[in-house]
Amino acid sequence: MPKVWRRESKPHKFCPGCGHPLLLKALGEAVDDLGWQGRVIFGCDIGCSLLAWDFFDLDSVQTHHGRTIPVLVGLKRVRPDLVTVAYMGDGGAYAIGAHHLISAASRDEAVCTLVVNNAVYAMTGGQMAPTTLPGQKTETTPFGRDPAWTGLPLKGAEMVAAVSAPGAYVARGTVANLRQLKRYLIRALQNPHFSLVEVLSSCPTNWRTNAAETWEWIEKVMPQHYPLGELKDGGSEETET
Ligand SMILES: Cc1ncc(C[n+]2csc(CCOP(=O)(O)OP(=O)(O)O)c2C)c(N)n1
Ligand code: SF4
Repeated sequence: MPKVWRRESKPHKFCPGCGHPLLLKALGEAVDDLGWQGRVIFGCDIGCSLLAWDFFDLDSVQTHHGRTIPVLVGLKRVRPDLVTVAYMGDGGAYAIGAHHLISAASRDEAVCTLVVNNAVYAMTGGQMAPTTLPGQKTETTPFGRDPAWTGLPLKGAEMVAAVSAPGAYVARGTVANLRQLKRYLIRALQNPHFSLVEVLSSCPTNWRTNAAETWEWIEKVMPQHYPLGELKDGGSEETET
């Protein structure tokens, strides 16, 4: 008997005002629009991303911090018919698992990687991440991030665009523009090469911001440091169906 896919929603476990559920909703809609519920494997990392482990009626795997990409690389190599989605935070992708990201991108592994850039290590209490903005106060930079001591914020999408193979798709979206974000997600899912979508996302709990300040930060402040748009679309001629 054919599998009957469930489409009902359920309460999420994220804090009020968190960007993760907005991105996940856009991802769920993108998978539904493509009709790929039976093909997608959802891999989540350690960090707040793991709160999504039972969010979808999809086959899922949850890994060590930063290891989602290599686990999905293995899955995709043995089951090329599947579409693998690695869902991770900026700490997992750009610090603790950065070598996995660079290796997969440069080898052109066909993994669709989604990186939630909330400018902090959120789950562990708001420490500085590679993406923390200059002057931003965190638990480990109580006087604001000083680039003289801690370096400049890491532009992960630009880095991946530079090192990835010619067919890669690389974009940066935001939870403040879900229509654009969904377009990028569909393009990334369809690309038969390595794909990365970095998503600017809110973390009011660790930013210690109210609703207005959170929106101001996500809509106006973050894009000044992390420009939105498509950075690379090498596989645009070869859309997977
Ligand atoms: C190898 C390893 N190092 C450190 C940790 C501790 N740790 C768990 S979650 C986390 C921060 C996650 O931050 P990020 O990847 O940005 O995801 P977010 O929580 O912001 O979504 C850290 C450092 C761990 N679990 N494993
Ligand atoms: S700590 Fe931040 S990223 Fe994690 S669920 Fe709460 S608002 Fe979202």
